[in-house]
Amino acid sequence: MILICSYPKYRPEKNNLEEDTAFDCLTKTNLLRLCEWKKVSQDIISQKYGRTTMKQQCEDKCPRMARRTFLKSASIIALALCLSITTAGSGIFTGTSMAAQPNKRPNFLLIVADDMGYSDLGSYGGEIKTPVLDNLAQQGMRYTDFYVSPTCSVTRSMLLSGTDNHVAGLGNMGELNAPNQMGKPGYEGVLNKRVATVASLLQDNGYHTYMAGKWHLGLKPDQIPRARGFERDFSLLVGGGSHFDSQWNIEWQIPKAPYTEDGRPVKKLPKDFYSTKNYTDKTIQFIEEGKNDGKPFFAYMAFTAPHGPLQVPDDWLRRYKNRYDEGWDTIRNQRLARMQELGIVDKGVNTADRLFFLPRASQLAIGARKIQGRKMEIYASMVEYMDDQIGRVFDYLKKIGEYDNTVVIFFSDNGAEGNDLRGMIAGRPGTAGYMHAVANFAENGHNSIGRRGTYAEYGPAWAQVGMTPFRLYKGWVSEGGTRSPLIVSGPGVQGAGELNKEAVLHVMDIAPTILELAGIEHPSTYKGREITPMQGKSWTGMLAGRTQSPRTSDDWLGWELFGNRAIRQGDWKISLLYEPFGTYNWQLFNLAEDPGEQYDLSGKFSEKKKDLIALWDEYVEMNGVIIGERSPFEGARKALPTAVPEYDNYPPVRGMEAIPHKKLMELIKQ
Ligand SMILES: [Ca+2]
Repeated sequence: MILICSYPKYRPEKNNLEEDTAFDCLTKTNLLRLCEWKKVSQDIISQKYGRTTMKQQCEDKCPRMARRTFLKSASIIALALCLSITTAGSGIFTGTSMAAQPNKRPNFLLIVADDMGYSDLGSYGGEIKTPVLDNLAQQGMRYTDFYVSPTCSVTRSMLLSGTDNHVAGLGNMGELNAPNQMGKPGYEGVLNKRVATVASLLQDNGYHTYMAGKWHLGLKPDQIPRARGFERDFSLLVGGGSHFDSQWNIEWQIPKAPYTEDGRPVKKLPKDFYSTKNYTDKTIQFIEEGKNDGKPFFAYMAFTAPHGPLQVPDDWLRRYKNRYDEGWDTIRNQRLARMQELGIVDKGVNTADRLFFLPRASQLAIGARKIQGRKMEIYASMVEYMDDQIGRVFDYLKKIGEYDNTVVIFFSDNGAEGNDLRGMIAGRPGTAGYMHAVANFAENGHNSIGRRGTYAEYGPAWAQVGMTPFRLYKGWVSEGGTRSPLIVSGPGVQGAGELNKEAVLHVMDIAPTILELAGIEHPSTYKGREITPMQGKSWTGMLAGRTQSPRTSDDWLGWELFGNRAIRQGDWKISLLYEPFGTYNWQLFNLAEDPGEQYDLSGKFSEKKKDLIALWDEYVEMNGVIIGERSPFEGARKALPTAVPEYDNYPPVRGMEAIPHKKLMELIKQ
């Protein structure tokens, strides 16, 4: 609607604004958009209308709602921007492409990392080399308070539908539905038909739609990417597996990880397959093969890096050799200091303590510390490799002249992985899961970590580093499970290199944002069936610099997964977590002062807590939340040690304490 009404009315070749028709169909959204777009035509408007005349035009011809909105909230700023700014480059758009090509709708490149930490990127304080994404951050905006769900498929359901996971079919991960959730609406375990994907809506409205990477939203023919709006795809349908060509799935129930290409099963992966590289190749291939018909594209790059197993091509194995020998405490402190320098974290606020069951790194036997560090080396290589490949896509888009017309959105689907995923999947010795894990991921010697056939994860201590300064990691509705870095860049994005700390954003905002930028209304029915409205809030006003956040301090967000629950409103958050990380009662935190969620303020602010609990009840009602009668975290307290062993050189490593130090170093560095 927006584009039909406003953009096409400006004909650059005629240097003419067909203002009457444009004003006739103004809505709240496109009125503001028209003002952005006036940057293109401001000279023409200035010549034809004075400031007062412009306002009069609106009052005469805009619908009532649009006029009220315009006059109340946008008139002074928008009119000033639209009509009086004449210096090129000082207006709403810092990018040039929208201005240069007003009739052309933007491309979208949506890049999602898998289980990547909040503080990994250089632009978020990490020591991992990520020059491509850091450069993207310099061109666009970074946001500190962007939220996802604690796990993969759950986040992806909200990303593609624009609504809450309990509505979209992933009320729980399909693999972990509790008996009382099975068969209930919102607990289909796949992206259900109550929603239309952003890809479907874009595809139906003249976009090419491409996907490469992890799907995790359904395996059946009517559930796969091809059936949910992707014209072309190369997809891993399940949640994770070998990054190489073996197709070893992490789940025994489907031992061979299923991939599809353009909707058809992939029989065999190429010998030199490595997930991150091949997903990049496919993305470039799809764009290349579709580029000549003038249609814009939506490309979804759903990397499986750096999800476990930690694996990289051999020539990347030693890229961070010995970089993490000092252990997690040193690296975490260094990250925190850099985050404070960058402004990501305020100085003086409370950050999360090292979890009670984790040892100080300095307490570890040197061999144990280095072996733990080796895992972090591989993880860092995976992240840098991904960054490098993203750079290939950017270079390609620049080569074909599409980069400046592409909105790029980058984030991670959930917090860093600190759980023992392999253990969770494998289960007890003798079970099918255990046999599958042993048979397929058995080789795990110190010098084989990261190679094909191995299954290494870096564990909770490094995951805490990844989620500096927050509490916990993937799987939990604490900040450590649900915060992600977010970079947005491209046409229409103001504020090159800036950091927005005001906005409270959510992954379900992305679909409405993309649809609005593409000028597409979200329908109430899709292919004859009713679909639910999107709950996400569009960022277009924020991206254009008109507002700091799409949410007011009264707006709130809710989470529930595996029985853990949370509500955030303004700076306040309540959460209820299984023991030992929570008390299984509601706790209250002030995130502005305590982003690490260390101090329960329930006693001091009991009324606030009560207010937020009422919002939780509203959240349950609104989304049909059913608390599972079984949770993978209900036994967390028993599964964890109650304290850290209090002795040095812990734990002994294969008799290494008897090996002279110099020889030990040689062995480990081989
Ligand atoms: Ca994930």
